[in-house]
Amino acid sequence: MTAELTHAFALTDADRALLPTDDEVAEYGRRGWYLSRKLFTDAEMDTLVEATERFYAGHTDRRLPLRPPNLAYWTPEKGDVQRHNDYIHYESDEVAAILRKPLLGAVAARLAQAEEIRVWQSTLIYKPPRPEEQSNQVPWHMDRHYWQTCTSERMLTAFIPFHHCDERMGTITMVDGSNTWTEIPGDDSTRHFAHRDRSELEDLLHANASHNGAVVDKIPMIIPKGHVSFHHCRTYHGSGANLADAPRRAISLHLQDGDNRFRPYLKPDGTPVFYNHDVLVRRNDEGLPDYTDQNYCPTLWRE
Ligand SMILES: O=C(O)CCC(=O)C(=O)O
Ligand SMILES: [Fe+2]
Repeated sequence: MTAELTHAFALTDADRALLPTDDEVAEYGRRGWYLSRKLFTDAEMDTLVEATERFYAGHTDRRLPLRPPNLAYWTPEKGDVQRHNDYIHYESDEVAAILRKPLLGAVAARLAQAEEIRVWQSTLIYKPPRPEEQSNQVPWHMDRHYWQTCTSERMLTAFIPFHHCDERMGTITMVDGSNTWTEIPGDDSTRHFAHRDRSELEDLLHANASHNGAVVDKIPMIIPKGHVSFHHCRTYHGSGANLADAPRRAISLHLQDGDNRFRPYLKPDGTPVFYNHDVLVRRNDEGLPDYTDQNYCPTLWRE
């Protein structure tokens, strides 16, 4: 078993040349984002397109045993809006096989300066090529706000488009250095952006910037096919309309470092926060949700 694991998490010399350098890791710490080298082949990305088309047409290898309360799950009757499908790594084996490429976990481990990286969540995203479609706009947010039941401050996201992705397609856009900001207290930030007003979130972003004496410098990630954009869980990000004539297809692979565990967390009004995993994963020895459950949170990388 141990031998198998060591083998599974090994990198080739060619892989090692694709890891971020020490300078790049330091820059990620200052700016909150990192654009990788080419981590996936064109064939791997084309397989993702084909596998997710099969998924959209109804194929799954496994279904969630129950529907968690805040699940994002597009189905055809929702129409030509932006599609979000959580737990794609659980429901599609073909997708999971590609996401589990050791090199991806190894890059994340270097950025997070962690020995182990596990999947936290994966969301399959599809922005239809409709310039006016409001649901294509992703308001400014930081992912940490949605993961308040996590102890870790080092979690991060790998945004993996299946094709070249730029501003015209409504690529993910980072607010440079916002990972280092401190927050204005008082806002119930755990409310998901899908349920909040976009202009309210734009105002909040600017208020938080001035609170930190910073300016809002928005950096669209121009991501060549096979490359991956990473962002820290405290980096503000969002994205705009898809102005291209093809859909924008991507997976947001949210990642946790090995030390991450469940913690109880209360909203400002005193009600407890739940993450969808909390009704799915096994319980640990203390009876709390176990964020190391390999069924939902498989290990991607271990030193
Ligand atoms: O779809 C996008 O452009 C943004 C996705 C996102 O919020 C994320 O990857 O954390
Ligand atoms: Fe996000």
